[in-house]
Amino acid sequence: MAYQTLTVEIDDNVALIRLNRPEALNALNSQLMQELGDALTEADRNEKVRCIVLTGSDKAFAAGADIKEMSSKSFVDVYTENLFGDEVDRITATRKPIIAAVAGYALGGGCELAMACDFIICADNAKFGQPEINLGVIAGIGGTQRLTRFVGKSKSMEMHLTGRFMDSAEAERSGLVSRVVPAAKLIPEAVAAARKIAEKSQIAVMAAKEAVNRAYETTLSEGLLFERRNFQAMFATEDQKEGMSAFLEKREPQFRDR
Ligand code: CO8
Repeated sequence: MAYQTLTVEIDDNVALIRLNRPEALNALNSQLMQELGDALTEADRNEKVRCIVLTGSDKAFAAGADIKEMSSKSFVDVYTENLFGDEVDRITATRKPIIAAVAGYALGGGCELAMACDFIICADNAKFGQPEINLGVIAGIGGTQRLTRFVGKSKSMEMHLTGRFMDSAEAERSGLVSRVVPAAKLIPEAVAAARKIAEKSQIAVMAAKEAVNRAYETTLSEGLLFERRNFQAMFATEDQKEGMSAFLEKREPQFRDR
């Protein structure tokens, strides 16, 4: 499918989706969010895709929701449209892993979009923030909830109340990103991580993703039970037999997603 606000390249089982509205630092408008949802659905259904990398430009992952598009809307408009609500649900409903590769600004909805992915690798020039407070509003697609879970109440509260940005070192220190890499290596590093995931059993990858995400949705005892049942369920797969046999036979496993 051809998109106007993003590009999709599929290579070696990895779909690389690049947000592409350079004139607005990849600000998220309705068209971009719709196209992103479509691209993710398509990647999820495409058998050649086993992992997804979502990125922006060197200057901006995304500088937030599009303020020009939003500015004249009323409460009734955003309530009835459920602005971006359905689109964000499509991101979190994606079953294949999504790595956010963040360079430059990830602000407001941009930071929230990165956090809706499965993990974030960032460039050393990345800047994260929830500056909606400067516009007289608050985060609207997960910032108050997800950032708090990532970095804790104190830091999250400060960022939401003051609008200050967090640099890449602070983002790594506080657990917002899995790691920081030099800006020039961001895409190669993110794609290499995606390729590594693509080599695994897709059943185990999906089960691991579901189990980790469960940690955010439930109590510890329910989460542990969910994990244990799914661990046990892996023993019904051929990939478990193959993975363990390959280890014992000192060879590389050949997973078949069965
Ligand atoms: N929306 C629309 N246009 C934008 C946005 C944005 N969020 N950010 C930047 N742009 C545009 C600028 O207007 C400018 O366009 P033009 O050249 O036509 O004037 C162009 O991008 C370049 O931007 P700057 O000239 O400002 O570039 P600088 O390098 O000087 O500054 C900044 C970069 C610091 C990123 C600055 O652009 C900025 O502060 N942007 C706004 C950041 C922000 O406030 N983001 C939060 C937006 S609100 C939000 O995300 C709510 C999320 C929840 C939505 C839920 C919906 C229900």
